[in-house]
Amino acid sequence: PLVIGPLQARLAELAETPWRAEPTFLGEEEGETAPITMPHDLTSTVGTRRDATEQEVDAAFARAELIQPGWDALGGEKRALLLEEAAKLFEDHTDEFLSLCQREAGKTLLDGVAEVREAVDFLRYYASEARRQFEHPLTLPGPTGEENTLCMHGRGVFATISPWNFPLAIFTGMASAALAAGNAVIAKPAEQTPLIAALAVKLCHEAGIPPEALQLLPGAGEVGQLITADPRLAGVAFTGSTETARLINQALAGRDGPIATLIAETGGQNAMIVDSSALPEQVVRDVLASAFQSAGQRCSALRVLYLQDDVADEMLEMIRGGFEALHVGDPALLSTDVGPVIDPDAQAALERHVARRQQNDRTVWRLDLDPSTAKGCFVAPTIIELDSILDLKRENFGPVLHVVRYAAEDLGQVIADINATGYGLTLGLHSRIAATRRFVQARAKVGNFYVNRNQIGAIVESQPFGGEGLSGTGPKAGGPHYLARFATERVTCIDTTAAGGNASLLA
Ligand code: UN1
Repeated sequence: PLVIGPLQARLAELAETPWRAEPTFLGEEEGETAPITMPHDLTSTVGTRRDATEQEVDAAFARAELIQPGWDALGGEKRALLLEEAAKLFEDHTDEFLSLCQREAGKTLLDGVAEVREAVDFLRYYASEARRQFEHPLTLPGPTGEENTLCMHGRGVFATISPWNFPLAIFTGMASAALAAGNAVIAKPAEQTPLIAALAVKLCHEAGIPPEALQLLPGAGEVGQLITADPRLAGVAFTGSTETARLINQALAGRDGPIATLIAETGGQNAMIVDSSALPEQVVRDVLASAFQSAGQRCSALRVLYLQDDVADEMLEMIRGGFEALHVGDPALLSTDVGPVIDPDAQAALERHVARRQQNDRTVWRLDLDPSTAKGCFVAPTIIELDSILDLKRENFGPVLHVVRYAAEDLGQVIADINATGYGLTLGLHSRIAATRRFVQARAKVGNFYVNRNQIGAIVESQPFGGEGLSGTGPKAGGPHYLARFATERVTCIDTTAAGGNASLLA
């Protein structure tokens, strides 16, 4: 296998580290602990998660409430400097993050590098946005003798509830946005990946962000429920399943206290449309990357490939050629394209889905798994033919691609069907016909539309990311409007003529 000597040696050394994730401030009672196992080898543990107790959640809110006004009063510039310092520390600790991405999250080396890059990009971008939007009041137009200004402030205590599929990038993205906007943050990482989050939080504290302003509360759903039930909460930033977003929304609606903001980035039923003008080599490359990179565990990933019928057989043959060359296995090896899925539950759900389709007599191609994968949560990459995207009732979060054939004159119906799923996250199009691009662009209700390229890997600032409908609330992460949703606006209106003209009254 391919190796990079010094890096592999360092990663081997780091594999000996016993990692632990625990609440930033420990209470008197000891909370439950759980081992964190490696997705690609369930017999090995990476570290332990010590869950937050009810009393620790309560105390975290009290501390957060106390520090938030001061954190907000620091202003955009000072907060930006702290986030930028954290970005530097993240870069310095890339090796540790890579080790954890591999061992805790089952990520390939290349996916691990992308995680660190994206987390650093988020920190720097939201720092620059804090400077732009939170340092100086905006002067608004008004009649002579009146001074109108608008200031942005943090809303209060914000919770971030983050997913395991981007355990560093999205964890950092949501938390740094909330911090940049002047909120105190209570961060609950996914139960599967708290160790990466713990390292990120530790580095943020080393950078000078006060521990009371960014508190980690590890745990499973029960900890999330305690957090979202708390009346002191001003908002939640959530990335994960549509079902969980609904539960959070209900919890927020049911509490006393401020009307809380919910920023949710949820699932997708993402399609790619390939017409007969597309370049086949490009299609093969982009389909494989979109469907199988990160073992298909991205909410942006391609789930349903629409192939125009007159080129479908030829395209499928070529796609299968590339598909059969995919290497599935140990994420530590550079030769691996597809690593494990996150846990046995995810694996079982995907296997059930494939088995159902096989029973329905659909054409199914599956790769054979190497015996070395037996100890882990591996799902063989799979391609399944379907009649319509509407045959799928739910998002299948893994390395399973569906293919549907369509006739050129039915393109309008194809888009109507994609819209009818209710999701609206990513859509790919491979076509060299400009009129087709305009046709699809005008009709598709999606957040991110990718033309003649793959449909994953949105870049912070260049490609703000997020969907609509069942896919989320917006605004887009890594975009110019994101921080505003974490903030409240205060407008001050001063009658300058009154103050000047009636000076004697004020004396
Ligand atoms: C997600 O999987 O939750 O475009 C988001 C991408 C990533 C975002 C994925 N930047 O693939």
